[in-house]
Amino acid sequence: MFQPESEAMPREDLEKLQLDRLNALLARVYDRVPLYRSKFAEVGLRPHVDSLANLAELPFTVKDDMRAHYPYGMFAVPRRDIVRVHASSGTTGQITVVGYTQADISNWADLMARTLACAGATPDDVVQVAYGYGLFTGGLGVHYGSERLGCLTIPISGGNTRRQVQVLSDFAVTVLACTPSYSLLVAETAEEMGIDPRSLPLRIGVFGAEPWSENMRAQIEEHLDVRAIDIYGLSEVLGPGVASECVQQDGLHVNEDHFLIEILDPKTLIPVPDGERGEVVFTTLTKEGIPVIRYRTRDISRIIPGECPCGRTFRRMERITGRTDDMLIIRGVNVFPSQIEQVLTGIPGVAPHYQVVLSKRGSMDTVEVHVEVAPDLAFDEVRELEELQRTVRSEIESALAVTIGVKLVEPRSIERSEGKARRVVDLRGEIEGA
Ligand code: DLL
Repeated sequence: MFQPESEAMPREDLEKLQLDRLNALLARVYDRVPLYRSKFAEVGLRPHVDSLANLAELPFTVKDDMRAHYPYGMFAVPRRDIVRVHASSGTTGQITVVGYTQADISNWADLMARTLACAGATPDDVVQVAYGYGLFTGGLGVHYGSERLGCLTIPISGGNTRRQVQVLSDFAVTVLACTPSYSLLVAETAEEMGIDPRSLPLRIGVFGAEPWSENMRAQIEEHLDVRAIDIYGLSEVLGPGVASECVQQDGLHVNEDHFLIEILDPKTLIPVPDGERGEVVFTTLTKEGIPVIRYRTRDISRIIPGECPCGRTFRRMERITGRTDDMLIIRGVNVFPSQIEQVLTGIPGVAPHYQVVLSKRGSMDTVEVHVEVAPDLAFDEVRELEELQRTVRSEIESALAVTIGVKLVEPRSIERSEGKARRVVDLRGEIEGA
């Protein structure tokens, strides 16, 4: 562990620390952020809680609050104390800006050093940071953590995949950090270059920034011969470094000395008991630049009850299964793209490259899954293809209880992404035949 005194802290001490930090935070934002002062006034609350259980009485923060105060309106320190900004481009509209003080940057580096150590990395490792550098938090977030842990850090950023492979091989890289979907493109490109990706010295992948399934993990581990570790975070709360898996690969430890996690019923917004799924909500306990109170992430997860054998006392959240705004409703059944992925990646003969395409036929919404056949399958064997298509349809039907159209497509015909993969393509706004 990078910071065992925190990561393995007795729960009782942790809860006391959380309460102290929460009250200091409430006083700070009440004093300095007009938005929070008015939120507290609306519900007639003082910026103080007597116990952590009272957290549920505090007002929420949502993405629209950040948009409405774009770019600097939610800073809780004078502008001159902010030393860096990042932004989330958001597939859903205007960007949101987040600011970090010198202390925030230093805490973030510690949290990312924890993340890498949690994944099994040590100062002997060589870390290739293939998340994008720039306003996206992935690149610089992992970069600072890797340096803080003492690893040799390669700031290659995303893209130029052939060069990524060259560097992986020439620099004897042992840790690859990128999105899970991009790691598959790296493996594929290595093969094209005549390099067996399994023969590279790589041993750990720190993958996140997009939803992925357990079967996808198995595929990546198989293709690259790595231990694939899930890391989670979001710009509005920090960036990567909010929660990460340990080598047990059984849930992501939330850095609870810096973030309070709640899981809420997305309809009633009432906290659910541990073990039940719901929307993840975070309160930042130590952030100075832009602290947030009860930020609604829209991500769906649950707390995994019980202790982890790794010795960390921080609770674990299950891998994100989807976002409330990604959920498809197909003939009344709720389906997340990651559930479709879990089914597809378990079927021999199809590759882990797919898109869910939404379109309109007349006034009817239709959903079709486009999935590549595996490169070793003869794409011109009509009977074999028909058989495979039937299998995919029936596997989806039996796992998810919905009938979805399936289209098998040629290897490499689905667009590859160098960052977050686009899993859902919505053509419903487009004019037919245009
Ligand atoms: O994606 C931060 C990050 C960078 C995390 C690198 C991990 C690695 P945003 O661009 O603000 O920040 O997007 C945040 O991405 O609310 C989730 O919906 C999704 N997400 C992030 N990590 C995971 C993950 C970064 N491990 C949004 N599994 C979040 C599933 C994830 N979804």
